Amino acid sequence: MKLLVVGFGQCGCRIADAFARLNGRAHSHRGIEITPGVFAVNTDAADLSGLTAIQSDYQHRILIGGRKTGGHGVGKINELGAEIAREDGDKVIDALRTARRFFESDAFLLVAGAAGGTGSGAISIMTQYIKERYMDKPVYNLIVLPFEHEENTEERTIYNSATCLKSVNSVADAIFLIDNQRYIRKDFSLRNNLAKINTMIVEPFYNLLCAGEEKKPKYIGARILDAGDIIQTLVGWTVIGWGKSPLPVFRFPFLASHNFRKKSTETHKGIHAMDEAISELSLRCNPMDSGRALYLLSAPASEINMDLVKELGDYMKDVASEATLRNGDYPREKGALDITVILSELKDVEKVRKYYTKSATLIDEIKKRREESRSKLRGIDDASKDIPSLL
Ligand SMILES: Nc1nc2c(ncn2[C@@H]2O[C@H](COP(=O)(O)OP(=O)(O)OP(=O)(O)O)[C@@H](O)[C@H]2O)c(=O)[nH]1
Ligand SMILES: [Mg+2]
Repeated sequence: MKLLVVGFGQCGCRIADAFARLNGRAHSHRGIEITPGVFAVNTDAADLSGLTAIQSDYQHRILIGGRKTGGHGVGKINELGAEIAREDGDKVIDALRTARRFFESDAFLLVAGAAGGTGSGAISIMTQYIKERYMDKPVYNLIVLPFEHEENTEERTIYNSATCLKSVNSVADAIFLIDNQRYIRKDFSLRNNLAKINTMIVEPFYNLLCAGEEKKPKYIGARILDAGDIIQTLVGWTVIGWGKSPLPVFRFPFLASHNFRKKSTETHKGIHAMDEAISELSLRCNPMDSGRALYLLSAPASEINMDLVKELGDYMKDVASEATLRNGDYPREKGALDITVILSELKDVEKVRKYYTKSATLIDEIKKRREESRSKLRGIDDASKDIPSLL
């Protein structure tokens, strides 16, 4: 599957940059292309120049709202991010069309952080514009949810996330939810290492996008997972996960296939990788809430057998029994067995629901506080009414 990737704001642009690197890897290691165009859109000129993999011309790194912000961002006011996107949206659409092989892409993927200003405000507006222009291609969003420490220190974080999520949900075909907090559970030092988190965010897309683009017969699986399967799976709230089991580096070929112990170890490794993929999903959710799901097994051809495929299918049916299941195998990976899992059409997402409820109470509080400060101002104005003005 080929994606046209567009990042908005600092978070979105850096993750788009990570997608451009992923494409570089697919190109040099496998001779295939997975992102025929990657773009960065921001109100902050300095952030745009900090990217490394996205082409550096103004058609790929697009500065919007220059007049309103002087190239310095919107300071977390996502209403301003939305307004600028409405004004400068055409500039972005024009640039997308110049992508060398724009028409080869199967879908759009727009990326942003929910808690900031530019990305949070612009992504729903741009999703709507792109959908209106290109009706035959799905438009997906990838939304990054803030760290817990940001939620606790800054009210705007919750409010921006809630308004961004509500808006994208009404326009995007599917929304990948990525919770920053999930990536620092095991390794707290990652909190300061966004580049590493970004690499982890895009990694599950590598085999997923490559599998359907392979041309060489020996790398084509018994059951190919192509763009059609992915498009059929992606609807509404979506999470993605990835798990990996390393394989021994060297094996005697004559000991291979008919050793029953080896076969059970393979199945075990497969289940281990799938278990990891499901426990490391990009956002915590209940797999039983998912209406559509997909998994891809990537491993050396010699490791893929019917037993393994069946076991994985049974396992997945157990954890996501309500979901229509799609799957594929990809005989390309070396030295590891890895599994990508997507759970889509989620009926409930606790974290999203919490943003909505917290934000609703916040709105009342903010209104009350505004009223209080207005009446205080009135008080001070009243006290000054007998004083002559110099103006
Ligand atoms: N995973 C990840 N999250 C990021 C990154 N940069 C920022 N964030 C998160 O994104 C949110 C802030 O959004 P930004 O993208 O910085 O904001 P912006 O869209 O540039 O908007 P303004 O700076 O207000 O104009 C916070 O929750 C950050 O934790 C990144 O590179 N990776
Ligand atoms: Mg910014």
